[in-house]
Amino acid sequence: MESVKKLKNGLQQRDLSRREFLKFCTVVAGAMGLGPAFGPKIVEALTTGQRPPVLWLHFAECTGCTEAVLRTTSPWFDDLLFNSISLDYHETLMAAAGARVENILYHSADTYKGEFFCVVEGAIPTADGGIYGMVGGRTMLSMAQEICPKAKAIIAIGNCGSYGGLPAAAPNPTGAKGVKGALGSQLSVPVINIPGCPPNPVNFVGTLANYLLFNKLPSLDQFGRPLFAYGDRVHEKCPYSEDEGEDRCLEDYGCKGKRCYNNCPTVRFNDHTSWPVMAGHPCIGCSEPEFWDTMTPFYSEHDEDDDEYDDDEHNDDEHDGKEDDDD
Ligand code: FSX
Ligand code: F3S
Repeated sequence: MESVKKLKNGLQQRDLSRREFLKFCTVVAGAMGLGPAFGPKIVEALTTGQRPPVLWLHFAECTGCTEAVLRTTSPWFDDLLFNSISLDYHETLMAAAGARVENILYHSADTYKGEFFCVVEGAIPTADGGIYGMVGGRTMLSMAQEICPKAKAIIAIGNCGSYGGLPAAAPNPTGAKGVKGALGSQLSVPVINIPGCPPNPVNFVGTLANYLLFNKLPSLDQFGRPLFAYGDRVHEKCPYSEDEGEDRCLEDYGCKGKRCYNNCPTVRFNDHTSWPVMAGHPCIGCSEPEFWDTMTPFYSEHDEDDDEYDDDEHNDDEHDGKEDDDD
């Protein structure tokens, strides 16, 4: 088959081990709730055909999200990223800088209006007209206001881009917010949140693969997170729970796995090597809105009376790409 030949050549050219790459795509397929047989289909979707344009914006953050996406499964993950999407703007990765590059950003947003994915990494300071976050003499707020509404969809990567994260922790003097909170209800472009501090790259790739395979965005929960990745609480798949006959549960040490929705125990990090609880550290709830305020102190047991929402509410509010304001 011509497409298989093309794929094989492409992988060889890029020195990718087909076995390794297939393994990764099978993990992505599993995370998306698809069977292992979808692994080769995901390989194909990610390496052949259209490469959607992506403009990646950096706002108030630590850049750990980019690090997580690009380095976790190095050397081939970054290669995959560059060959699956047309990454037209990314401040951390671009060699060039300055006014010419900024012009490319605004020019690309106009050229690919309605077609590009806008990835937003980091919170957007909104207090006092947004003056606490500037890039090239322009507020992050005004950049987001100009570029985001022109996108086909916005992918907020990390807790900061999704809900404000650390920059929005109380007392939040800069008025930092996630992209949907900062741009408000007039934003008609769908926002997909991939929270985590940092998020798992598999969940980001799964969102892209969903689009490339099925030509649609994944179903989201009421906090704008893809249900394929954030449909279950960490606790539900944790191998250390009492239900599993284990006595290594870290709840006494502050584990927030019962209040946090993410697929860490099944997908894990660093090539499926480990995840926080497996490494002996309690879950800190980093994929929940306002986790710096609601999950702290991280090493103390939680009072269940403080819970703001329950499991039924989480799973019943499934919808596609449109959620209520999160702030
Ligand atoms: Fe936030 Fe991303 Fe935490 Fe850092 O850039 S989600 S502070 S790991 O990295 O935005
Ligand atoms: Fe696991 Fe116990 Fe946390 S079961 S997710 S270690 S609360």
